[in-house]
Amino acid sequence: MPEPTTADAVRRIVAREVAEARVVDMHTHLYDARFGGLLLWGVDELLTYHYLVAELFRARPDLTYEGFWKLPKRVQADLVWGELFVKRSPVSEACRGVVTCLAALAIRPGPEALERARAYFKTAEIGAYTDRVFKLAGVERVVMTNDPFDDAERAVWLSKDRGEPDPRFLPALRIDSLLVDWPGAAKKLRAMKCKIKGGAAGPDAAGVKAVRKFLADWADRMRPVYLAASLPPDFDYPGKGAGAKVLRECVLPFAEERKFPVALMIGVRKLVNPELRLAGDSLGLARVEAVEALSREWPGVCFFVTMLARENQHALCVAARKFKNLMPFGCWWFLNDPSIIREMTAERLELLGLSFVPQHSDARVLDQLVYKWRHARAVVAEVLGAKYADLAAAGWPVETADIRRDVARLLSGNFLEFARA
Ligand code: FIX
Ligand code: ZN
Repeated sequence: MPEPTTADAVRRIVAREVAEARVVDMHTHLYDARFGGLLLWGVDELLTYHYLVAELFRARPDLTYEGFWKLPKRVQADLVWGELFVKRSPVSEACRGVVTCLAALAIRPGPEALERARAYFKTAEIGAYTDRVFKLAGVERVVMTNDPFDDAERAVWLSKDRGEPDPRFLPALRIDSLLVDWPGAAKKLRAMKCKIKGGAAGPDAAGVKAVRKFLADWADRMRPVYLAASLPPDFDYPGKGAGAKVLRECVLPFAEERKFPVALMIGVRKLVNPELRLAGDSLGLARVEAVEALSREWPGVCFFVTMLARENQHALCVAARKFKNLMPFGCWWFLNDPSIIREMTAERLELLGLSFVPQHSDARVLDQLVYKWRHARAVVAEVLGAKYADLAAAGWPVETADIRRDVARLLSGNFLEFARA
């Protein structure tokens, strides 16, 4: 293959390599077929994604939340389509995502595309459709979010005939409840026959043992690639209170002993507008010092960390330079927009070289893998291409094989190696 000689040639090769590289998507809310209806897919689910629900209410402030939630899913989708795709051009990132999905499925986008899309999904079968989405998205495997405190999901894990796992869907043991809602978690743990005493201050000695047994039982059942939790902006380490005690005395020793990486998603302020339900969460500036303290005091634990505030990103890169057991990942949620992915990816490449995970999709609807990865790849390729062009201009022999190797590291290798998945 002819080696690139000009900056444009370098950029073109990088764009092709990023577009063609297989991705391991390290955080999604997708489920394999064993979980039945928990896996969301199809155009009405795409249109009622909580990002678009929030945007609908901005277009129609006259709508009542209660009235909207009472509507059937299809009518909710009609409203979103009518307001954001017919009466207005779908310029937001979440709207453009739906357009990208339709176009990838050869459903010609346009104000009248909804019924065409519905006709397509009427005959789609989830098995073949899953294959098609993974192919269109260039995704090899996704990591799920598996919460044993979620009653519907727990029932599937405990059912005898849950069927064979789909190897493309990797489990992750999600433990927010233990860390941010100890009283609620303790109540559920007791209902699951865990011997939990200890009040609001967190588990007593017996309770610590019971929580560690709970973690071991669910890790043996799920075989997760990591333990995960989302945490509020005021997360601190060592911290005070029940959640801090559970993290310090149960989760981290368990992770270290069983060599599970821990994925922390820090900076979410839950339900700032509860009426919006999933769309009601927001963000806050978090303390990178807490991430440093964790990484320093638990050198035997691998921490994947993503933070929700744009203002935390540079300091997180610097923290990762200090701690080899800290792996920044993704442009999470409100950061998953081209303007911010561009900034974050550039500062990560400049400060961390190739030692980070540039993106995860956070897909909640199967189809979203297509748009979230097409959109992210375009920006990552643009930024990475400029970096290789700079390298070539500095006199380094930029070669296609090296670009391919580096891109594979970014889009799958770094995650798989750090997670030992
Ligand atoms: O905590 C999380 O996993 C967040 O990603 C979700 O709660 C959030 O709703 C989301 O899907 C953001 O993209
Ligand atoms: Zn998520």
